[in-house]
Amino acid sequence: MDVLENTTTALRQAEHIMVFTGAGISAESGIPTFRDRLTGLWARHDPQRLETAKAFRENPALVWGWYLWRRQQVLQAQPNAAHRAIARLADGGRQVTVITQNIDDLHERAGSQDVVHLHGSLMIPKCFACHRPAELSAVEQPVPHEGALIEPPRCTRCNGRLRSGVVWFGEDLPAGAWKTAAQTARSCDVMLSIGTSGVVMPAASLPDLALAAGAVVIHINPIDVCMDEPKELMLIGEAGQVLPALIERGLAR
Ligand code: BJW
Ligand code: ZN
Repeated sequence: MDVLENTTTALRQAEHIMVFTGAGISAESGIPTFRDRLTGLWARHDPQRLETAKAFRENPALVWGWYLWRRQQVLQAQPNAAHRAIARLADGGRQVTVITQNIDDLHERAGSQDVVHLHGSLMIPKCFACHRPAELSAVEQPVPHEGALIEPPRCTRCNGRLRSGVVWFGEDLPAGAWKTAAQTARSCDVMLSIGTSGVVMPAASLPDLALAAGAVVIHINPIDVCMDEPKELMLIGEAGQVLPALIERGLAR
């Protein structure tokens, strides 16, 4: 049997599917990944200067402006065929749990329910001092250009500066998110791991947890990211190309 046939069979037989996504699934919506050598965000930007608590302390206006810029990019982007195919996966009556490392809201906008964000969200800022989630004012100033300096608004409770609600290195994952992700990895029959380089912990250990518990792990990525375990399957290609056809076949029980 070939890989496509094996993946289709695994999907058809599964009662509980975990969909685990990374930046690659949103690449075809025009949102850059982090580590892709030519097109990734970090090919052009130093994350130490923009994406750490230290950077925020030293230059809050630069870091706040950076996340508002990225938020604006996401608001202008649309879910792609891969996000939509994942939302359709739940139509077949199976249990589908979407766990994403992404800080965009494209799964939700494509129609997926109860998406777990392991690395936070661009959409819900929080207070740098008291950590409470905050709301952005309904009327937002457009960000004129990348690198714009914009003074962060203040927390209505403690007057601390607002920061983006994403998870920086060294910070804990949002309460409950990791517990749900680990439990889902241990209890699913099939994990679809899509568009992630698998280097950021603890998220990168989720496929191992699923394999150890006996699940089939199907990777979808233009690059071979397989660890060569017996129950791993690798579909090489872009998510927007591979997923719609795969899910169409997998839905027909
Ligand atoms: C396509 C495609 C297409 C392209 N279709 N695919 C154990 C060992 C060593 C270190 C650690 C450890 N435990 C913790 C650490 C430290 C650290 C860490 O992991 N460091 C390593 C890098 C060495 N981790 C942390 O600090 C984490 N916190 C933590 O562990 O707290 C303690 C804790 C422990 C246990 C439970 C709970 C708490 C926090 C990590 C925060 C990550 N933050 C970032 C930045 C967010 C802010 C921002 O955006 O500005 O999150 S880093 C960045 O990487 C971002 C992503 O979510 C994350 C993962 O990246 P992803 O999604 O895989 O993207 P890329 O770019 O790497 O890959 C894209 C892939 O797509 C590629 O494979 C392409 O080929 C593919 N692709 N086009 C399909 N069309
Ligand atoms: Zn506060």
